[in-house]
Amino acid sequence: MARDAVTAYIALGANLGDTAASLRAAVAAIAALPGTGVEAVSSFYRSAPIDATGPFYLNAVLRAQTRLPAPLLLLHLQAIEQAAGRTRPAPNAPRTLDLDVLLYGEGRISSTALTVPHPRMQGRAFVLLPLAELAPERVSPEQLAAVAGQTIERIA
Ligand code: PH2
Ligand code: MG
Ligand code: MG
Repeated sequence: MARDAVTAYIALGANLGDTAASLRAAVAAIAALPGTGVEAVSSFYRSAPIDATGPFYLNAVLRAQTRLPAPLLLLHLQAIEQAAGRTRPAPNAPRTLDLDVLLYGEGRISSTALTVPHPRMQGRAFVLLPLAELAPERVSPEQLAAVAGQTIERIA
């Protein structure tokens, strides 16, 4: 029997190369994954690097329905990052594309490869603002207030 689809929220980020083109291509690549559809994409946000150096980032969040188990979804996202030219010279180094699983249904996952909900999504405006556009019920006013001082701009 086919697995039920799960609602997953995925964060997209890039701060090297043509960042808008990279994010758009990533949305299309995720929509083309087996058993997966993209339901909604947030606005794009320009944000100052947090815990990182380098150029400003372009960030967004999408909501997908997927029949892929979370570990397999992660492997597909890593392949999309690779195809976009992602290298990993150091933690939080500037990147052509970063795809992070924020939420996978109501599930909690703690493995070496994957922690869900994403352990660093709290305290990051570049995650919480686009996520709140798509899933206001999953981001509290207190969480938004906590990141109000961060440098971030919504792009139309
Ligand atoms: N990603 C990071 C570290 N810092 N800062 C911004 N503004 N946007 C990001 O996507 C980002 C970051 C690690 O993945
Ligand atoms: Mg990340
Ligand atoms: Mg990542």
